[in-house]
Amino acid sequence: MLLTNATLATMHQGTPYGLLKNGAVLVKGRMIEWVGAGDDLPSEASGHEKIDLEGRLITPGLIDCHTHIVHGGNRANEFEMRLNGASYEEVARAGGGIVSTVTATRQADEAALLEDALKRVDALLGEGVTTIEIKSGYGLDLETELKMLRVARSIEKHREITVKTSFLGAHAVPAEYSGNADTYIDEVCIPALETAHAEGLVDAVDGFCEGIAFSPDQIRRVFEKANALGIRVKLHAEQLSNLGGTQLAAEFGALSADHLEYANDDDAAAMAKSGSVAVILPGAYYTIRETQAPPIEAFRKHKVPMALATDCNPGSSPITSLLLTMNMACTLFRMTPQEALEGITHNAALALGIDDAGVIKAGTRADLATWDIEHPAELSYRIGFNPLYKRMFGGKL
Ligand code: DI6
Ligand code: FE
Repeated sequence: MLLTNATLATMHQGTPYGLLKNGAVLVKGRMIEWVGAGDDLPSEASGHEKIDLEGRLITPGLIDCHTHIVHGGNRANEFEMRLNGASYEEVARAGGGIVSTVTATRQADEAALLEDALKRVDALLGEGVTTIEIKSGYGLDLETELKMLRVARSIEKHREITVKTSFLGAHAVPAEYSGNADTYIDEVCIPALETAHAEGLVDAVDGFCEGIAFSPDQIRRVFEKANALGIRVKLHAEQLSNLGGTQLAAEFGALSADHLEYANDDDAAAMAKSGSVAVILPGAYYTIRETQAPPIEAFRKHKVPMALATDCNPGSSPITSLLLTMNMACTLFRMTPQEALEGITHNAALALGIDDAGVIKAGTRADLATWDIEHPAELSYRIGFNPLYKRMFGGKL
C-alpha cells in the first residue's frame, strides 16, 4: 500500500518534527518499506494500492508509555472528597487511594476487568494510539497481580494494538501488611515477580518510591531481583517529594523515571548518564493540583529524552487522552509542541525499550496515525478536539 500526498512528521531526522512535505510511505505487510518524497517514488511503488491523503499529516502511531488502564471500579467518590478539602496524601492515609482500587480489582473477574479496560483503550485508539504500556499494581497479592497482567496481555487479542506490561507489585502496601512494607516485599512482591516472569507476563519492573509507598531501600531489593531475572526497570520517582528514587533508577540503568515533579538538576544529570527517559505525566499533576512542575529545563540541559503519558489510573489521573496530555504538557510545563509529539512517539518508544516504532522510517512497524490537519503543532494546540483521520496498525488501516 502506498500512502501519498501527505506531510510526514517522521520524528527522526534533524529537522523539526523530521517534517517532510509532499511525502509518501510505502507499506509492505506489517512494515514500512520506504519513506520519501512523492516525486521520487521507488520503482517497486508502482502496482501498489494507492491512498491519496490530500495533504493530510501522518505521524507515527501514538504510544502511551505509562498507564494503569486495567483496574477495578473508579474513585469518583474520592474526587468528591478532595473537592471537599482533603489532599491526595490524606485520602491515601485514610484508607482510600490506591488501596481502595485494590479491593475493587481483587473482586473483579478477568472478564469484567477486560470489559472495563477496553472502554478506556478504545478512547486511546480513537486518538491514533498503536502501543500502550499497562502496569499491574492494584492486586498486591500473587493471584491478582497475575490476573491484571493476563488481562493486560489479552487486550492484544481484542484490539489492534501492541501491549507492553510492567510488573508494579511495589505500588502500595496492602492493608494486610500495613506497617510491614519489608515483609510485603519479601513475602508477596518478589515471589509474585518471579511467578509473573516465569509465566512470560513481564516486560519491565516498576515501583512507586514515595513516602506513602516504598523507600529507595525497599525498591532496591525489587530491582535487584529484576536484574537477576534480566528484566529492565522503571520507577515512579519524585512525584510528591524527593526521596532519591531517580538516583536509584539511574543506578539500575532504568528505561525511565516517571513523574519527577520533585527531581532536581543532579537527578537529571544522573538520568542522562544512565540513558533513562524522563516520563512526564501532566494528567496526574493537574488532577492532584500539584504546583511544582517537573524540571523540564534541567532535562533539556542534560539532554534527557522526555516522554509524555496519560498515567491513566482511577485516582490521580483518570484521563484517556494523549492529545489533552500534550496540551497540558505545553501549557502547564512549557514543553514545546515538538517536544510533546516526540514525547508520545519516539521518546515513548525509548521509555519502553522498543526500537521498531515511534518513528516513520523504513524497517519499522507500519503503525501510523493520519490527521486531518496541516501542521503537527495543531495536535498540542487544540483542547477537546480530535482530528484523527485514519489509524494504521501493523500495515492495516
Ligand atoms: N503514582 C500515581 O500517580 C498513581 N500511582 C502512582 O504510583 C496513583 C494511583 C492511584 O491513586 O490509584
Ligand atoms: Fe503511574
